[in-house]
Amino acid sequence: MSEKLPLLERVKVEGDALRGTIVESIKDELTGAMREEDTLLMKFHGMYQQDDRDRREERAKKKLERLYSFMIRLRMPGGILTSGQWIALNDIAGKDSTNELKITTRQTIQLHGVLKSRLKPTHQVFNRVHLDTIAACGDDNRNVTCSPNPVQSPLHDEIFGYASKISNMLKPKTRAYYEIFLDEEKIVDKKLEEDPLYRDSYLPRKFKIGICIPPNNDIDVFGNDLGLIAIIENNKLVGFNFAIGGGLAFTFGNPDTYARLATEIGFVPAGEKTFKAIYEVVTVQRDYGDRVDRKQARLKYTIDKMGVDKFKEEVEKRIGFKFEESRPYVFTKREDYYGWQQDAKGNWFYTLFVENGRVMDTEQVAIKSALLKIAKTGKVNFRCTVNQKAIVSDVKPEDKKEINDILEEFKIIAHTENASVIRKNSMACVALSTCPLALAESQRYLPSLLTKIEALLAKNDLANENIITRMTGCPNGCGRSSVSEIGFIGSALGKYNLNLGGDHEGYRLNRLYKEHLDETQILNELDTLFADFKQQRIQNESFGDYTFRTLFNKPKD
Ligand code: SRM
Ligand code: SF4
Repeated sequence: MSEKLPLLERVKVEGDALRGTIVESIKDELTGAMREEDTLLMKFHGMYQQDDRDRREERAKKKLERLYSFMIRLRMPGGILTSGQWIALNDIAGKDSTNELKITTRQTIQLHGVLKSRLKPTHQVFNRVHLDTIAACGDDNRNVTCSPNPVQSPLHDEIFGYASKISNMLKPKTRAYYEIFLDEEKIVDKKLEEDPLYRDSYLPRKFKIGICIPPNNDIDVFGNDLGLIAIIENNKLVGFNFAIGGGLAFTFGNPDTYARLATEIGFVPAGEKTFKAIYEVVTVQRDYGDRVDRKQARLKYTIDKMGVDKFKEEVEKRIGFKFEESRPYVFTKREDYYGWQQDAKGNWFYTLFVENGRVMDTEQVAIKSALLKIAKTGKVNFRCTVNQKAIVSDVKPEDKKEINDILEEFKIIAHTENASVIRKNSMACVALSTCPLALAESQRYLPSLLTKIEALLAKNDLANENIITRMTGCPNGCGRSSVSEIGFIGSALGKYNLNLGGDHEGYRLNRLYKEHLDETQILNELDTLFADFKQQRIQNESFGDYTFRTLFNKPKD
């Protein structure tokens, strides 16, 4: 294999179907870290080696190695967990991680701070409750997201089933995870794990699929490599519009990288044809994606280099039928439904505010204890939203009072109702102290910044304005800042680029307004913008549409 390929490409091929020397690395008690090549392979099994960046300096002074631990990310298509699974995660978080469950922007849960020696026992607990972390990270198909709000449509269950089937269809065939972490016997006949999709080199880069159910684009469908828009006609799911090539990351100073929203290429009928088309979109990216330059390896670049039409033609050649013309649908919102709602089957669900997806007990509110007590009733399921919030779902009418009493007891209802409109529709990526790529704070900082922004909104009589606000600690876009109305992108410690002009429904990227602002500058800019917005907005115009119209001088796309 060519030496020009990045290390990861070589490790994929030479790593014995994602085994590498992970077993030996884990056994090595002299260090909390894994061998370099194994850290790369671990991602395919859902784990990132990290270290506590808050403690780097102190440890370096003491000549200690960094405080290594692992972030573990679950594969949870559609973001659903049973009560039993929630209890198991809660227990692991208490014993072996930072005591926090982090709901991610792709509807799954991460645990941080798991020591190398505790990896195997943790996976064994996952396995006991039928969870795994396979392909939650790595150059493969990631967690498949799906609109989680049961009220959205009586067809929700059917559509949710697609998320699960897609996830299974695109799951790597290697038995490495089972051997390494679950003590499954080593496979002798390698033919049994032959993988016609991933072969031995997997994909050039991560691949993301999300399914949404109009009219709510709560999953940010156009931010995915492959977005599926459910088309419902006469109360039946008839198929999906396919949108390809979404991706939100860019690199400062590298103009060849950019955020891109997915392009709709047509409609495919529900059922086998949909699965076939999804599979072959992935194989075209597998075969045509850039394997030399990882900065150019995402599907969005493959498509822009090939051209959308050529890419589509290649997919059509492989699936043996043509995409039909996209069917009409409309998005009118992009948000979670808070509070109690009744689903299509007559059961109840409660969506609670979890700031930046951090399920923990704080002085203000004990969300973790509340959800544990609810889980212990055994009468609910849990759903994670794609905006880092939690839903207590599938509550039978006769159990609603019991669950509501617990929500009241732990003040979750007040916590949810008291959160301001802007806070409810905000999110932030993890960033410091665990993310090695963070240039600035994000989830630890956005809450206090929002308090100051709330004061500015109140001053301008805009307290009830629903402005989608997001923050990331670097331009990788994990908190999807580029599709918000106010997007903060960390550029250095304490400094953020301010992006404006995204729309409510997620059809339009925002634009860079001002670079490298500190908090005082951010607040000054927003104060002026809010005052102007109040004066000059056209009736019912959203803040994003207003800033787009006035600052970037373009009509709405
Ligand atoms: Fe992300 C890398 C966290 C959603 C684009 N992301 C990372 C890493 C693993 C840092 C690393 O490579 O070492 C972060 C771990 C931080 C930590 O300590 O936990 C990280 N990403 C997250 C999460 C947890 C943010 C959150 O607070 O919720 C989200 C987990 C999703 C999941 O459950 O699978 C998360 N990441 C996203 C999204 C949003 C989405 O998918 O809707 C994006 C933008 C969409 C996209 O993919 O274009 C995103 N993450 C990235 C990228 C840039 C990829 C690229 O195209 O260049 C990186 C860096 C990389 O891959 O090289 C990255
Ligand atoms: Fe880390 Fe950047 Fe992703 Fe935030 S956006 S989690 S800082 S990689």
